[in-house]
Amino acid sequence: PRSTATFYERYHSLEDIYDWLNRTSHDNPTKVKAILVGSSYEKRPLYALKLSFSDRPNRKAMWIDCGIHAREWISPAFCLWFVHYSLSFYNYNKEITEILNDMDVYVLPVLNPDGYKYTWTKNRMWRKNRAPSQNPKCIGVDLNRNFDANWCQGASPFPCSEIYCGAFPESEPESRAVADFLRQHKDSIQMYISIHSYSQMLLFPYSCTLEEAGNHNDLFEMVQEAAQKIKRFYRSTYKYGAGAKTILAPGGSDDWAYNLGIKYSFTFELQDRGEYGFLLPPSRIAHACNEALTAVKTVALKVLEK
Ligand code: ING
Ligand code: ZN
Repeated sequence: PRSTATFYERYHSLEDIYDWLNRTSHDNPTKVKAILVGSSYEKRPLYALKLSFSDRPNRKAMWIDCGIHAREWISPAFCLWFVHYSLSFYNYNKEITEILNDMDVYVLPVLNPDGYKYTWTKNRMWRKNRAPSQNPKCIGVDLNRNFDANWCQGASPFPCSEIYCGAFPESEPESRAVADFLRQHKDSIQMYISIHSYSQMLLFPYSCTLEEAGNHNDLFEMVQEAAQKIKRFYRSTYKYGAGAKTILAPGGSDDWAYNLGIKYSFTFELQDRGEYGFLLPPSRIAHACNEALTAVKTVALKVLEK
């Protein structure tokens, strides 16, 4: 019921998310650090939180980004959920404790703040960023078509399209900031996860070609186990496999991260399967985030075994 929904069971405006970022890093100074990774077209800061719970040597790291597509509100909600869960259940839940003991986690809650703001103020169904193009009538680049992985071979070169790939790879400050950060930290980051909605799918490279990734079987087993656990715990069905088997799409961040050398790279599409679509009611946030958390924990634990 609405009256008892906690902060994490509601959607939040961009301003509230910036306040939350501030609060969370200030209240947990030994475990959480805010890192400015860049800024958006409209000059909003792109903050990631670095969760670092132990100082064991040779730590691995995982990157999770949310909100690359503006209208997928459950995605930023998941990033907040994940940070809160980590802070609340470290030392109480065996799996998250193991993960955080051996890995730092970078969490970028809103990769596309200009678009997210726009969905709260002007158009709830906006997807792209808010960068203008040559055509004054058409705004925005699809940031998940703007990475340098078979860039624009099958996306749209037209600025009016919802899947406009941009003028060149990493033309947008948001995608460039993430790519720069991953390039600078690729020696420690073993895992990349990008959170989207909707359709309930656990995807991995490639999306940009029908070719199989080198460690396809590994990746397949990881998401298969995740989907099976979600089924068992929550009775929800998630499809899983290489992205191209469902939608052949170039320029995605997970394919690019994979080619950079981050061999455990994923795109998770959260609830639902189309009933509410992007307009997933707040009453469903907890369920959707717990499913995604199961998936993240499952694949992270399997990476730690490698
Ligand atoms: N789906 C993704 C999209 O950008 C995707 C699917 C995943 C494409 C990985 C490319 C790479 O279209 C949604 N819902 O945005
Ligand atoms: Zn998306």
